[in-house]
Amino acid sequence: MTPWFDPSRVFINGQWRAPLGGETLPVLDPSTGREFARIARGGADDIDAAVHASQAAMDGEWGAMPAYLRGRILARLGQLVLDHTDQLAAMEAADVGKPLTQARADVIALARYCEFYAGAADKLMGETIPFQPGFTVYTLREPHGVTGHIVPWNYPMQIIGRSVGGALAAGNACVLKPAEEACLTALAFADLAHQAGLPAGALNVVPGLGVEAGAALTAHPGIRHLSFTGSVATGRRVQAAAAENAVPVTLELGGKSPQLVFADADLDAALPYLVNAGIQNAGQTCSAASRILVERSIYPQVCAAMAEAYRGLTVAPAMADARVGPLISARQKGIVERFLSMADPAHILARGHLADDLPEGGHYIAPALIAGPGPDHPLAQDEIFGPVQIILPFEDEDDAIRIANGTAYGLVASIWSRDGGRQMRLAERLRAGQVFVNNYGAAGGVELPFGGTGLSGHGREKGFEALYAFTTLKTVAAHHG
Ligand code: TXE
Repeated sequence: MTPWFDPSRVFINGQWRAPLGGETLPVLDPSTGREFARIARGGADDIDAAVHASQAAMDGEWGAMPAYLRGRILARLGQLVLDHTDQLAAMEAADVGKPLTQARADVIALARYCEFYAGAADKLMGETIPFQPGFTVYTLREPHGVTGHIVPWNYPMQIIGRSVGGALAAGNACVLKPAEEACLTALAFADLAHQAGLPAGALNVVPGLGVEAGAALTAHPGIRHLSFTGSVATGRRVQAAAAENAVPVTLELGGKSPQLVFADADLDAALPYLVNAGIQNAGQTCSAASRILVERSIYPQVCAAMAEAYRGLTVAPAMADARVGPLISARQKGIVERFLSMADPAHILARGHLADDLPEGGHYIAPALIAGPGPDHPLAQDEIFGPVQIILPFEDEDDAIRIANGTAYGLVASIWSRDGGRQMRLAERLRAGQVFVNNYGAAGGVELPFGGTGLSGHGREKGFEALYAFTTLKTVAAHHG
């Protein structure tokens, strides 16, 4: 897969150029382990140039642009994304190892973010506040200025869409640092944004290592807001760096999300969601349903049905478009294998199978369904970030809530039950930023606020809610006597 642009450059101030350090990093295909391109190894100097270009955009054409024109550019960008669906999907499949169907879904999601935020740009309003006689008081929602965006490798297009899309709609200028493992679609997005008419400097992309370009971005005093999606450990560093400059930060740090299945659930409807939410993107999903909690009376039945589904799963190179592709890297495969080695073999209910003739250097793992290690076991507590699901029984609603809420995370949860009262009760009691009733994920819903509690992070992305985070509120109190 050859990108239509030269990926070894950074995109700053509307122009492509080599990174100032002159070095590049390899782009490896997770399906084969082979290098197929080079990306820039951006450094602190490049980040500094990008922040200055962003500030100049804020002080110039971009900062002065009416909201409806920002929206018009985002709308054009959404259409350009759709026009490039095949190229973007193939690029992502090669870069991330995502099966083509899943990569195409990410392209559509990116276009939807552009469309949603295009329409929202000129509907971000303040309020008038009843105060004392003789005063008129109102609020203005203003952009922060230059915003920093650090994006991981698992859903580059979706996360860029929700993060950069919202920030641009609200009138900020962005510096984007994609993950070193997956930069291609970020660079493609910048190129398409330029084609859509985004003024120079409104979006800058600096690929590079997290400890170099990433750390430089979080520490830069010109950044007024940071959005980060990634690991808990790096999220802590990002928040600490943000604290130095006293800037707000949105953190999305993954989870250990449960699906709760009650005896009165429609199991035929639930089953595809139970399995898919664990193995989609080879389980490398922040909102993966990595824990399946099942009411005791139907536990054997659900275990059997899920095990059968697992035995039908095939793992293959991204271009073969099987249900499961490779993991992103040898490192990620090592992490998942270490978790699997903690499982008692007797607890492994079923595994998917690897396709014949897999390329030798690919990072493949057969999906694993694991029953009953106990809710406090690391397998049931820690984010594995691979195609591994834990299935556990519960006795009643209280027990289900105790187990569901019994991790350090709180990103997403779902309830499968036909009992309306139970749906409402448990939706209230679940510790999660999103709760789904008789579905999981709501097909990605770009309109739906998303984010977590606890170690899953804080702040909300997606929907209108994200726009509030990408603005700062000014209160104007006018005394007119
Ligand atoms: O994450 P990192 P990694 C989890 C998942 C996975 C684990 C490790 O459990 O196994 O994290 O993945 C940038 N300053 N998630 O190591 O390090 C980095 O360049 C600033 C969950 O890939 O958090 C990349 O752009 N930035 C998650 C981004 O941070 C730094 C998605 C994420 O990398 C930096 C991904 C630094 N010091 C992993 N160090 C989710 N929430 O979905 C790294 N980065």
